[in-house]
Amino acid sequence: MSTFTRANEEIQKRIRAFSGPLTESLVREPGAYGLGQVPSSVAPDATTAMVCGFCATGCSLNIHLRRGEATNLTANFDYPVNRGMACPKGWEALAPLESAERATTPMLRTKRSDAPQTIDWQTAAETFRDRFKPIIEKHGPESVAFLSTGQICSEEMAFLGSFAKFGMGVIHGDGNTRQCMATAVRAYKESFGFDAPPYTYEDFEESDVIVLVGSNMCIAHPIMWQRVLQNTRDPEIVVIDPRRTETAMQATQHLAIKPKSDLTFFYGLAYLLIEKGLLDEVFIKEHCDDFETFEAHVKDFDTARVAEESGIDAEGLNALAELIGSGKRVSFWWTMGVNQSYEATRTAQAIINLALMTGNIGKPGTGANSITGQCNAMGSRLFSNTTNLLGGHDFEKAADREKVAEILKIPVERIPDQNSLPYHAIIEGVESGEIKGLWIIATNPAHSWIGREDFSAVLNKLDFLVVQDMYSTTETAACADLILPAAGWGEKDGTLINSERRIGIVKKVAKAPGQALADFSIVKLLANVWGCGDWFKQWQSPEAAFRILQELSEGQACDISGIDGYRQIDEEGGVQWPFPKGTTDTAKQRRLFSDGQFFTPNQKARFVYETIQKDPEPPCNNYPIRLLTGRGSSSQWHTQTRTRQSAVLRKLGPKENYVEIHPADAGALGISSGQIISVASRRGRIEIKAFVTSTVQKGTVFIPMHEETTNQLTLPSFDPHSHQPNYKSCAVKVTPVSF
Ligand SMILES: Nc1nc2c(c(=O)[nH]1)N[C@H]1C(S)=C(S)[C@@H](COP(=O)(O)OP(=O)(O)OC[C@H]3O[C@@H](n4cnc5c(=O)[nH]c(N)nc54)[C@H](O)[C@@H]3O)O[C@H]1N2
Ligand SMILES: Nc1nc2c(c(=O)[nH]1)N[C@H]1C(S)=C(S)[C@@H](COP(=O)(O)OP(=O)(O)OC[C@H]3O[C@@H](n4cnc5c(=O)[nH]c(N)nc54)[C@H](O)[C@@H]3O)O[C@H]1N2
Ligand code: SF4
Ligand SMILES: [Mo]
Repeated sequence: MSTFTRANEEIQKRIRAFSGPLTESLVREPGAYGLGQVPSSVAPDATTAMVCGFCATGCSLNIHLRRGEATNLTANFDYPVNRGMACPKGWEALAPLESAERATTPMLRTKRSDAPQTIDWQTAAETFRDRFKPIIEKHGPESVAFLSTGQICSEEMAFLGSFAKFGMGVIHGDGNTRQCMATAVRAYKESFGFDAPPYTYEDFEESDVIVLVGSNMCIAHPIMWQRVLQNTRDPEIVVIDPRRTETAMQATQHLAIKPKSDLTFFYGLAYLLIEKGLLDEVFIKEHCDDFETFEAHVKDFDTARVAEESGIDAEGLNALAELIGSGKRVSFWWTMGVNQSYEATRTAQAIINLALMTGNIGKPGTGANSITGQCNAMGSRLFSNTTNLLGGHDFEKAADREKVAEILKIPVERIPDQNSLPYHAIIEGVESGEIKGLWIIATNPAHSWIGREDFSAVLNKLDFLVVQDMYSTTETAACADLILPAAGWGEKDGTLINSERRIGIVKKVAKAPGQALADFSIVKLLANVWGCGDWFKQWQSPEAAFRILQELSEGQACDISGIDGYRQIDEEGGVQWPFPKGTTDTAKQRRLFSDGQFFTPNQKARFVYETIQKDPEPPCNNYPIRLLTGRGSSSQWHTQTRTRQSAVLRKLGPKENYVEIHPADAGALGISSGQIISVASRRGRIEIKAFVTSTVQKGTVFIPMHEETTNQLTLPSFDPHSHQPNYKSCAVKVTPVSF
């Protein structure tokens, strides 16, 4: 029995003997947020600035209040991110708050088939305790898990992860950041020694060559694209994407690579750079390890082979190699076309390798730059207590556990000495019955998880499922035993960290509906009722929690101990990490690695590479077409729980789901635009409207992820290093539907 399990048993005994303070005391506490009026820090008729709660660009919005309630918003001109711009979701950010679909009171189902009944918070918290605790007591700390998110404030995710792991004593907790950023995390950790995206948005404007890999910025990060357009250096913009996306159409070059051939393609470019002698040999020698073995590895990737496998001809390959090796400022940016693949981590590192070998790092307009997705995916990478111990620490290191225990003032035995299972293993645990209790916060896996015809059947295996969401109408909430109503963005205080490591502030500018509480307050309540409230006394308010995060970060690559609290973040246009005590460089744009020192023990970056892996499901005779999935429009957000609440956004997006199919394939199958067709994979079959277009390659189709049906088709396969789902490729069969 591990020390952790023993400590866990002990705490269970203590908890059984404990009767927690009542909820009312929580709601009356001065630090409690959610219920009640707009806090006095924001004057009732003021305009106040805060960052957007959709994507990781992190634009700032001016919120205009009247009598203490937000009435309207405009984009903030003075913020170093968006400079007065916002995309449709930002402009409509207040609309999703007012909706009949909001969860306004806790709700409980006594039987899964019953309609949920309204209950009060005290009963909800006691039910949470009385259902989860016996499971843990009987089946051990691995029998209950949680799935968290990149869409709540850092303070909330840290509190949640701390309560779940140190208070409740569970070991397994992951989040939707696994679906999204796990690859970049793993790639950076191995190559740079810490999960550290090096760039600042100014690099969009400072580059001579911008290489976008698997990134449809015009749709997914429109304000980043606006920053690209502000580049006055007449940049070459190269889009590497199998589809002729909106971004590809706007670029100076589109390389329509064959899907899943990226790794071969980038090794082929490295081969050519070496052949042509277009290397920064001084940088490689002084600041990198393992170049020689990498050089030997890419010898197999001669241009004829790479052209054949990637679909980009020798001329195109040579031209791109010369452009990258030209000595100009080259920045590489990647998003989900790279991260969501079965060989994702090595592909991200192949991009990193190109930047390293040409010395394109640490200087203006350069970098191997992973773009983040959700508003606080970066916060969840550092502070959610899921894949690493709070603040980029390591669960498996005794010294790290001791440091965190001391700062949190909790017994060190409460910190698990093992890592959590990754998301897919948690789901597999639910399927096998080993995981019997699950708490899902601010994510909607019944829609967004990969490759399930009926995800509710998996959730229904649980003895107890808690869903904590702004809306009671999500696909996941439909399966819940207990629904906890959460306040959303705009209804609570805290901070988010954007793609360029900038910490931005969000504020309470609207009252949450009914009994909905901020996630922060929900966790406080649950901790009190669970019986471990004493351990979380320090977590008085979001700002008090922020100070704890600062202390946790001290001495880490993400050190933010020098920030003067919310005041500085609010007044100075956000603050990029790192910002240790005594920071003198307070410029609004700060990039990493300008000194060529990385976070590895010898401060050198590593060339990491691997042999090419087999595609887990290539097209075949029965399923001859490859399905790609991704974002459909700038007005749709993921599972649409929020964006469908805005009449404006609904109008801007498509009315129904559609599949893009190439004219040659459509012609051969007798399919025309607007016709309902069948798309079937080995997992499921859907009927969907055809959209015939040559933006997709022959032999491939594309379906947006915004309708639940899409993931009934996808293949549950994962990158072996990051465990990120391979959302962007599986084999399907397309046929007309006859009526
Ligand atoms: N409007 C809107 N904006 C969003 C979101 C949203 O839901 N709606 N979500 C946010 C989040 S969380 C994220 S993670 C980001 C995602 O942002 P992006 O990653 O830019 O968006 P996706 O459409 O998922 O995928 C990008 C591209 O990858 C390409 N791709 C597919 N397979 C391959 C391949 O094998 N190789 C290459 N090179 N490319 C490939 C696809 O054709 C697609 O155009 O967007 C964020 N912004
Ligand atoms: N086929 C396919 N599937 C994909 C992808 C793909 O490209 N293709 N992309 C993947 C990626 S990158 C991502 S990030 C995931 C996203 O997948 P999800 O995380 O499942 O998608 P969202 O719709 O953003 O779900 C967020 C939920 O949190 C709720 N919420 C919002 N704010 C708050 C809050 O403050 N508190 C609480 N408690 N709840 C809140 C919302 O109502 C919503 O139900 O999808 C993944 N799935
Ligand atoms: S680009 Fe992203 S952060 Fe900016 S307004 Fe749009 S959704 Fe919000
Ligand atoms: Mo994402």
